[in-house]
Amino acid sequence: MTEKKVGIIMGSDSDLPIMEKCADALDQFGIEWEMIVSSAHRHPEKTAKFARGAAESGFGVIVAGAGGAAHLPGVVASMTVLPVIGVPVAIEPLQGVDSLHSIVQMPQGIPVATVTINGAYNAGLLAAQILAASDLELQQKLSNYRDSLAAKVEEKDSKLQEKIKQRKQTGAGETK
Ligand code: RP5
Repeated sequence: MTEKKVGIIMGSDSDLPIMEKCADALDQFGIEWEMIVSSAHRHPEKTAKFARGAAESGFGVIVAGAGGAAHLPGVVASMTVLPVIGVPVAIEPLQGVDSLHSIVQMPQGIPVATVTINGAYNAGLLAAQILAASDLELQQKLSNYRDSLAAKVEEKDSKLQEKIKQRKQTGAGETK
């Protein structure tokens, strides 16, 4: 198992239903994670403490999710040189487009790797891939995961081919 943990930080507990998908993605590879609520706006001191101490605390990657004026990932990224992955969380009334734009438009010098709106699962996968760069065992697990995706595509295609075969046999869809 990789020695580095993933830090999952979110702006509010209302982000949890989305952000726990990040933990789901990490769990399947046996990657350790810790999760906290903090806020760039409502508790900047806590956010700064977490970000400044992240490397020393044994984190290898930070996944930060927030909705609305989503400054949390960028603020965290400004206070650590660990890679930060931003998750734009969809909230009313702009459904995450506001969060996406807030997170993705970082100034040159302070990057945040931004996933799709509510894309916490992919954020977890990307965090795993970053850790796997120096962990051959984890690389193998990720490779197996990719193989399982390909197997599912094959399964779906087999089912489709079977349906098409039946459709042709019964003449369904032909104009009379
Ligand atoms: C953001 O404001 C949080 O990340 C959350 O997505 C949003 C709403 O927070 P709550 O009002 O639900 O606490 O900072």
